[in-house]
Amino acid sequence: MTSSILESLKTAVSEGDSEKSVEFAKKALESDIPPLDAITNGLAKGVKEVGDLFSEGEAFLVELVMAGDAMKAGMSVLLPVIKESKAEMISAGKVMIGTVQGDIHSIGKDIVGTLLEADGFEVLNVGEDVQSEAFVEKVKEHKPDVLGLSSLLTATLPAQKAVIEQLKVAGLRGDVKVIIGGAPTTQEWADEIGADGWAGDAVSAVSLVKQLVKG
Ligand code: B12
Repeated sequence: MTSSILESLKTAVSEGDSEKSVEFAKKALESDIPPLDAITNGLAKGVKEVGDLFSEGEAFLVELVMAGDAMKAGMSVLLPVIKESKAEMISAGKVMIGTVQGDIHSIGKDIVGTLLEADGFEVLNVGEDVQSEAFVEKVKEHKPDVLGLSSLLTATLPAQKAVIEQLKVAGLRGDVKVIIGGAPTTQEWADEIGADGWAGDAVSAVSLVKQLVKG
């Protein structure tokens, strides 16, 4: 039962079928499949499949768009349940998260944000295609403990570096821990640009933030 629902979630996304994605996300909850499992082992597998086909020239952009929409549709059912499940009222710390300038990918960043919220962090999700200057302004205004920068495009990786550089120029680098993530990022890249940490998925991102806030 569980595996067939996960498979249906994957297929719904890979076929770009938002209605089916919502339907099977609801079925997953009814069948007590943990929502994070439904995302990771269902929806995300579908989006990865389309991404791989796209990079091989075997899928069109419209299919990528539809898969992204179907993933978001399923997530709109599952993420609120994750958020509610652990809602703790004492804030574990404040995290600002956004996708860097030139990049509109939102899905992974939103999952990271939701898991952090579920773990008791106050999360300010500042959206996508956020200019480096805007990150600096927002850090100045909201004073987060941690700033998370997402980049899914190789071409926008330098924007992660730019934000760190501009935080230094503004004299704010010492006030905020900066973490980075997104498919093309690595620990090596994080070290190279002077980030305080890197995580390859949402669960590790939560552990990383906890570690940084404690330390
Ligand atoms: C869905 C998708 C889209 C959707 C995005 C919808 C949305 N609202 O997000 C749409 C259709 C809009 C899109 C557009 C484009 N895309 Co696109 N897209 C994807 C796809 C298939 C899935 C991304 C995704 O959501 N994955 C699922 C999530 C759960 O995983 P994730 O994002 O990696 O996030 C996890 C971790 O990385 C980490 N994480 C993420 N962020 C952060 C942040 C922090 C701080 C931390 C700690 C961790 C962390 O935790 C997350 C959860 O576990 C990928 C392929 C792939 N396999 O990644 C291509 C992909 C990223 N896209 C690609 C491309 C080329 C594009 C376009 C340029 C296509 C075009 N010609 O127009 C445009 C870019 C437009 C722009 N300016 O940004 C390429 C990028 C290649 C590269 N390395 O540069 C990829 C890899 C596809 C490919 N194989 O060619 N895309």
